Order: sequence, then C-alpha cells, then structure tokens
Amino acid sequence: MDTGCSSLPREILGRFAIYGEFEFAEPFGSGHINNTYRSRWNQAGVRVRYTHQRINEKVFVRPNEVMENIKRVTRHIAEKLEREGVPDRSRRVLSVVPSHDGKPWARDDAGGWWRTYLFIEETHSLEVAHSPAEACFLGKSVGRFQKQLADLAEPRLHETIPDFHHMEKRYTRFYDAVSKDACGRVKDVGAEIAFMRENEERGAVLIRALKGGGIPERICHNDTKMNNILIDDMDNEARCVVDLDTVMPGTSLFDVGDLIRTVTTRAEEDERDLSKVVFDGGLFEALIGGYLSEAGEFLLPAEKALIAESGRNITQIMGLRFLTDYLEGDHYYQTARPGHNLDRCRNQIALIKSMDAQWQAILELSTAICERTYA
Ligand code: ADP
Ligand code: GN1
Ligand code: MG
Repeated sequence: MDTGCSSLPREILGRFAIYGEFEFAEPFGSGHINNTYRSRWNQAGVRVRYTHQRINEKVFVRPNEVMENIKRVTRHIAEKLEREGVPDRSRRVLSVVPSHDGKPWARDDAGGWWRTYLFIEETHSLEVAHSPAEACFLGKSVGRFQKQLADLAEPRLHETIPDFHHMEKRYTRFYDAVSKDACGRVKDVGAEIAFMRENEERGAVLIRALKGGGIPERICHNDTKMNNILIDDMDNEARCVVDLDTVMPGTSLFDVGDLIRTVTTRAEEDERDLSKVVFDGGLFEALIGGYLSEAGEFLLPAEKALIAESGRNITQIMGLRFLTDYLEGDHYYQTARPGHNLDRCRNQIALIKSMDAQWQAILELSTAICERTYA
C-alpha cells in the first residue's frame, strides 16, 4: 500500500486493526514533538479517518511506557463517561486503535514506534484564543481532565520524561549549554541569559512547593498548551484533551500554568513582533473561572494561592527550554526557520515582562476569582 507520504512508511498502516480500503494520508497538526498524519479509509461505503503518530523516541525513550499510560488513562476516562451516560464519548476522549496483535503500538520495518487513534471529526485546535468564551472552555476542559483522573487506581503512572517541569534541573542543563556553547551562539543571547539568571530563584517556587509537600502531587497532563485541546467546530466548546504522552504525576499547577502561558496572550508562541505579546487580564479571568468551575472543588487553598505564579513559572521554564535548545543546536523542538527557538524564547520573556508590568493586578484578580466563585 502506497501511503502517498514519504515519511509514513507503507507497512505501518497494515499493522493496525483498521478495516476497509486505505484511500490516502497526509501530514497533520503543528506539534513540536511527534510526527502526526491523518488517513482516510473506505469502510463499506463510509469514510472513516484515523490519526497516526510516530512517537519521538529521542524525547520518549520508553515508548511502550508512554503507551501503557495512555491506554490506562483513556480507558479510565472512557469508562467514566460511559457510567455517566455522556453522549458522543469517542469525541471526548482519545480512542487507541490496537495493532493486529493487540498492542497499543506497532513498529515499522526500521524499528520506529507508531500509534493510531480515531481521528476526532469536526474539531480544530487553536494557536491563540480569540475571546473570553474560548478561554473559559479551554480552562474548563483541563479542570475536567484533572478531575476525571483524580481517582485513577494504582500503580503510579510511569514518568515518561523524568523531572519534566523540574526548574532547578532545567537550569543545570541550561548552564551546561551556556558553558559548552556548542554552536557559538552564547555571544548573541547575552540579554536572554541575563534574564534567566535574574529569574532563577523565583522560578524554583513551584518545584520547591511540590517537592517540599506544600502542594500535593496529582496526575496531570503536563502539556496543556492550547493546541493540545480540540474544539468542536459547531459550538466552539473544548471537546477533547489530546497529546497524552506526558500525562503523569505532577502538580495541577503545571497544567494551569501552561494554559495561562498560551491562552492569556493573543500572540502566537513564535510571534516575532514582541509588542503583540501582551498579557490579557480578561482572558486570564475567563480561563481561570472556567478551570475552577471543574477543579475548584478539589484544589487546596495552597494550590489556588499559586495560580498566578504558575503562569509566570511555566512561561519561564518554556523560555529556558527554548533557549537551551537554541544553544545546543535545535535538536529537541521541531523548528521551521533558523533562530526559531530563539524567537520562541524571546516571546516567552516578553510575556513574563508583560505579566510583571501588571503583577499586582494579576494577583488581586486571581485572589478575587478564587474567592468569588469557588471558595
Ligand atoms: P505533538 O506531540 O507533536 O504536539 P499532538 O499529539 O499534539 O502531537 O498532535 C498534533 C496535533 O494533531 C494536535 O495539536 C491536534 O490538533 C491534532 N490531533 C492529535 N490527535 C488528534 C485526533 N485523534 N483527532 C484529531 N486531531 C488530532
Ligand atoms: C512541546 O508536543 P507539543 O508541541 O504539544 C513540549 C512542551 C512545550 C511545548 C511548547 C514533550 O509540546 O513541553 O511546552 O512544545 N512537549 C514536550 O510549545 O517536550
Ligand atoms: Mg501537541
């Protein structure tokens, strides 16, 4: 079978339990990590689409553990939705399509790891939020996701990327990249390095709170940037949280923080016109209101108290990671142009500066939302 996509090997589609005739496949999505494709099949006259992803093995060194987690998490949510009698369930949680030998993955002839999901129809993902209503739905979907997983039975999920949001360890790696200066780029990023140095101590707040027991460990998504949430084309509500590779223990605040990072500015993550990278209090208010409408019932006061800080914190860790990748030669994130990671880093720094310029107001707003709606 010819897939028509040079990087989607022809043998892989035949290894999943998909019926019917293959019609075509195409690259899909704008993720930075995995390679994603969409295929279409004719199943006795009905057109059905699937999502196929090659798991990035440099990032996820034990793909079988990633898929074990994803199978448990998706099954748990699907069973819960079924018990609650929720309609349209296969558009509200990813459905893993097994291989012919019953595994949640298949290997291509070169050893690459692949997975297949049902393609969730009539949805789209956003790169920027356009309105408070959208921000509210996005927040709500992540609050709901955390709530759905709060009672996942033992054993603990695998840590698919250990210390993923461990700021202190991210700094160690960053300083290592600065001292090695493998690509001779340190000379061009003095201001960015200085910013990261100045913010190092404050950046450790979240991880210290988690490791010191000030806030609880919870199962969270860990990568809740906006385009990992599918929005329904019809009613614009957030339908399904995707990109489940990093669902593992963490703090609820990692997810809130990544939502704040991506939803509260109307600029894309790689926008080069930094005057557009502005924190928007109206989007923040709607986002956190939506999030708390689901998560407010289980969050502790210590977690609520750190909501504003979490946004600044996750924005900082992403800025740091983009800068580290730039210094190391752009080997982690997929990039589309020279200097792409540096653009992303500068964008994150601009967002932090915009937050800082409004910091007192953000704190007051955050306290007011927590008290007003879900004390
Ligand atoms: P990456 O890890 O590279 O970010 P994702 O799992 O986020 O990969 O997938 C990339 C994009 O593809 C997502 O942002 C989403 O828009 C889309 N996508 C992923 N899975 C599905 C699916 N099952 N149905 C519809 N769209 C999907
Ligand atoms: C990556 O996979 P994707 O594109 O949704 C990254 C996140 C970053 C994000 C920045 C496993 O997310 O941590 O926040 O890029 N995922 C991984 O856009 O590193
Ligand atoms: Mg993604």
